[in-house]
Amino acid sequence: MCITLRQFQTGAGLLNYSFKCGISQVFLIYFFRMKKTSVSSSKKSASSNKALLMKNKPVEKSKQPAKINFGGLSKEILLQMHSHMVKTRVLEERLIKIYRAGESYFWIGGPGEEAWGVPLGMLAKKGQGPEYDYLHLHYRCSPTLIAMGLDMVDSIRMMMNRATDPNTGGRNFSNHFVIPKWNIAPVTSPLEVQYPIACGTAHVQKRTGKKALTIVTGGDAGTAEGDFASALILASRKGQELPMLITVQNNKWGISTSYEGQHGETFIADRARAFNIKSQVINGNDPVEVYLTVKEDMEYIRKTGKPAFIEAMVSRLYGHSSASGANPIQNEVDPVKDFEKKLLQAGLLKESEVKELWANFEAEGVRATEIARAEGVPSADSIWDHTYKGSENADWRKF
Ligand SMILES: Cc1ncc(C[n+]2csc(CCOP(=O)(O)OP(=O)(O)O)c2C)c(N)n1
Ligand SMILES: [Mg+2]
Repeated sequence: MCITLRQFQTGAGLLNYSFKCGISQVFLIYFFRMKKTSVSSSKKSASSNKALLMKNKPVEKSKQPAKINFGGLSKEILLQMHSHMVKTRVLEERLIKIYRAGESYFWIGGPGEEAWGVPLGMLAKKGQGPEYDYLHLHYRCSPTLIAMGLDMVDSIRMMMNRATDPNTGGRNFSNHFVIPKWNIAPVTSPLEVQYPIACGTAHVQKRTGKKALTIVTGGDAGTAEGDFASALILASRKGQELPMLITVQNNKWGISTSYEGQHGETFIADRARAFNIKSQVINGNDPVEVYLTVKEDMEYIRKTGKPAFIEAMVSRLYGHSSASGANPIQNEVDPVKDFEKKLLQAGLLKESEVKELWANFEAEGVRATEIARAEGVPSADSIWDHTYKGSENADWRKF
């Protein structure tokens, strides 16, 4: 798929249109606790004696918190990242349950990309208009949106095609977000078109000169599309470089096609290097590495107005989508559990806190499902809302 110059020039216009529509035009193609223990006084004194003994006992080596390198990030940031990661995982697993219960038609989403997406969302300058960062995300972007403040119920409304879905009015499928107030451009179902469209908003930001940037995400297999190459060219022209964070989440699969047989280049990031774009390959399963790299690149882009590129190696924990069963894949690194283990080892979290966190999000997910379940689906007469109605392409029956 390639874009014409006119399409590029009107990229921002198209985006604006899509925002107004509140829906990816693409949908038309698819159509469619801590127990309070009451102890006896003897038990109480026994336990306080024990506590005294424990206090004076030298701490065993194995019980000492492990020294783990968190890159100088504060405890607050680390725990916030962990919380967002857990929330995203609980939400996605709930979406899968909804699909399995026959309450929705299709699932695709972000389990395995939490360590990548959460820091990205935390670092983005959130707001509306070219003075804020634009995000052109793909269908594995739930971690980024959770970190930005997405309500579980709104994701579930979209999954269950409820008219109350604020993104698409129940007309698109899971994780195809569009949130104008946070500059979240519509997630497009055709792979890779988000890359050149992102050049449109970056172009506007360059002219605005307010140090805001455009972020674009996508998978490894999609980079085979010409749109990806076009975006690298558009972003890097000498003297006209665009303030963009161009990223690829490499899970080494394109549905059932393995990465291994498809790439002559060593890293996808090498292709950006060929255009003199600052480029790095990182472990996208490590939220600390992601946080530090994204922060560094964002600072670079805001300062120079030039693009940067990140290839993040990530997991794909439930396969491609419900189309491939949405079953857990055992031999992939689980970034949430991995990070959680490190926080526990370092003594930054307690087992009881971890349990409580998961249970609270689980309860939130159940409540949100009940809310969405009670709401209605879009009415038939809303079918032409937010489409090219009124234009020559409005009604396919008149083509
Ligand atoms: C232009 C286009 N071609 C094919 C598809 C069908 N399709 C949907 S997802 C997908 C695999 C994409 O793999 P990748 O880009 O690596 O992202 P991942 O799903 O692995 O995160 C394909 C081929 C599509 N949506 N759009
Ligand atoms: Mg992939």
